[in-house]
Amino acid sequence: MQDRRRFLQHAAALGAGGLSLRGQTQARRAMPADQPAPTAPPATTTGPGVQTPDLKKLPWTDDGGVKVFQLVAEPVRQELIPGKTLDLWGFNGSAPGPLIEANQGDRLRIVFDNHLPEPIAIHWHGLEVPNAMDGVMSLTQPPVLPGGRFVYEFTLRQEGTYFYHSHMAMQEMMGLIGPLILHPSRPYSTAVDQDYVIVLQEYAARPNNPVPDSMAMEFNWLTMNGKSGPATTPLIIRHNQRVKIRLINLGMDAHPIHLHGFQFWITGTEGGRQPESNWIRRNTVLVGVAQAFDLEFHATHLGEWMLHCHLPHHMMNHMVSPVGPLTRGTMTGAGRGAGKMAGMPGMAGAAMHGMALPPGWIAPNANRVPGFPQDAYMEGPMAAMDAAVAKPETYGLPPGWSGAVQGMMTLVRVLEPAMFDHIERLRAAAGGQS
Ligand SMILES: [Cu+2]
Repeated sequence: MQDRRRFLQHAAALGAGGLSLRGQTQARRAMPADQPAPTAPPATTTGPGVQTPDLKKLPWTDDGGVKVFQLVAEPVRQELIPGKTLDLWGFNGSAPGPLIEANQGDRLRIVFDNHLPEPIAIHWHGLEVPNAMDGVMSLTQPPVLPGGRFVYEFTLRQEGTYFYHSHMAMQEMMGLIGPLILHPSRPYSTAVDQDYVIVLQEYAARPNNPVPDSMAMEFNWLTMNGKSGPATTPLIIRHNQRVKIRLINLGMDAHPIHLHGFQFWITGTEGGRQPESNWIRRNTVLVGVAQAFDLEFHATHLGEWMLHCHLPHHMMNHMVSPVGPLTRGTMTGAGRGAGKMAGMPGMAGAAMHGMALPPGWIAPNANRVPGFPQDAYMEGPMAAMDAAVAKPETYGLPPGWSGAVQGMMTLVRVLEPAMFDHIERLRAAAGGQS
């Protein structure tokens, strides 16, 4: 909220009143070049612009025109959904790390500290930096040892959606990646009202073991900005706004990210903004490993629209090998619905605790059907956790909604102005974005 308030004061001073709270990016870019830049306070975030649901922005300080960021790699405890927390490695308290947001032409200094128990170096993925800043341990720089520090400094020549990550393979699978967004020095020809970034990650975590297996290839926890559905914070859109969603993937899988209700244009890749003649219209984009895509669309259709990875295994939480009827009796410990083991109300947990399923949801002969059970949450609302994940952005969703949102999944809520404004007020009262 600090940033919004500062922006609004600044906008008012420029006579740019009447803008919506979310017109920030446009307004900032629309400022004539001869307008004085806002005075940088001693420590600030990079300012409004990209929204990072469930993630923080890394603050910076100004040192004679150089933007100075303090980046720390460290063990973190990341809550994916209420009741499920993993021991990951991340940056500045989260996995993925916070957003680094800057402008094309900026000079960046990143003071990097290693609080991990082993060496690391940080790579600036896709950035054209001097070779000595490229972050490949023992090739372009000495390893940053435990307790050590390395200072990266370079000028940003590019614009678009980038990311930073450990250049050590197994460390990547422990969470060590973060988004890096560079705003263009000349505004893009089509301005957007909403600008989001979502980092896609995956973990293989056995029940009751909070440390993911970085060597496994079968992932049972899929995240967007470090959260699994339904704990992912929905994107709140006013009807008819133009929306940009930036997707970044660094893991072992490509993720086919699908948006319900709309066709979008792919306007950018990890290589930056694409010329309009190259824009492609789709509703699903396969975000490959080490790739980024910028999607844009006009939110012309009201409703609660899903945005999710379409790999079936990536649309679930707690996935472990199904063992059939065992999960329906007093046994827990296996099967996707056996969430109770990890403290979650899954199907088996519900059965074990005698919770009543809605009549007709399960066939009387279900246990005799080979392959049963498959989708735990479909057995009823016991897998829903609406209250546990309630926040301003979930206001007004129908009861039981959270049972339908799992894994690498979030919601794009295109709302009537009155509802949009109401949720904005709730968010403001709660202290800004979730
Ligand atoms: Cu996926």
